[in-house]
Amino acid sequence: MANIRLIEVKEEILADNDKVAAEIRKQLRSRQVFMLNLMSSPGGGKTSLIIETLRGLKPSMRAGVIEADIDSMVDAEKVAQEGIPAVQLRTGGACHVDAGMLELALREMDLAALDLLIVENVGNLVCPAEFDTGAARNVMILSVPEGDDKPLKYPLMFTICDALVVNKTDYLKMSDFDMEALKERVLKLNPNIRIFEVSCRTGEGIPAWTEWLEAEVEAFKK
Ligand SMILES: Nc1nc2c(ncn2[C@@H]2O[C@H](COP(=O)(O)OP(=O)(O)O)[C@@H](O)[C@H]2O)c(=O)[nH]1
Ligand SMILES: [Mg+2]
Repeated sequence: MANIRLIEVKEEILADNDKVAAEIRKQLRSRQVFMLNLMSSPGGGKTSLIIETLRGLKPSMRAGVIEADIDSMVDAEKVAQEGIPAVQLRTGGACHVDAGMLELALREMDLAALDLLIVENVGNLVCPAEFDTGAARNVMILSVPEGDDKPLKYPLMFTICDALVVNKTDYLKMSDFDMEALKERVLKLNPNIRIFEVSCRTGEGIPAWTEWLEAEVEAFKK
């Protein structure tokens, strides 16, 4: 047994990832590009929120999108239809975007032409929370049909995010979702998180979210 060397693979992988993420953060800081890492469960509304955000941002804000999926190009196609530059990362089974993948995607983007770069991460509330992408801000979506108990089940995701967008508020009247209980659970994990209630279906709450995002981008560029 004395000759066995134990390698903690997860720690090694995360340490390597952190190094690349730090390089990306430095590069984007010098290029003045604000990168937003958007996470949620599958179907939470990431693509819908990206499209509503692109439509709601003031025209002077130059935006680009990196879409990540295990397979398929459907989300990048939807974004490209909005006339916005999009790159699709096919993760080939990986359940998250890591910094190495983003480095490849960034090479395909004209960073000089961007103020804001939104990354749609792979849909799940577990792995993406563990991998730093080099983003200036982490944002997650929780949609009403998923339930108000998710902060209890996936605490890390709620802890690492700067903002939580509660989406699909149009479902509230059909559900037992308790918004106050949700907020209490989230703020206990992360007292500084900003919480927005929106519906990408009705557009309710989208202006407050885009105003916050624009202010964050402007503060970053100063
Ligand atoms: N009722 C309702 N449906 C929504 C809302 N936002 C997104 N959806 C729908 O939820 C489904 C998944 O949305 P999508 O944006 O693809 O989620 P993603 O997998 O996280 O990118 C689609 O059918 C959307 O039309 C919302 O606010 N209300
Ligand atoms: Mg999507």
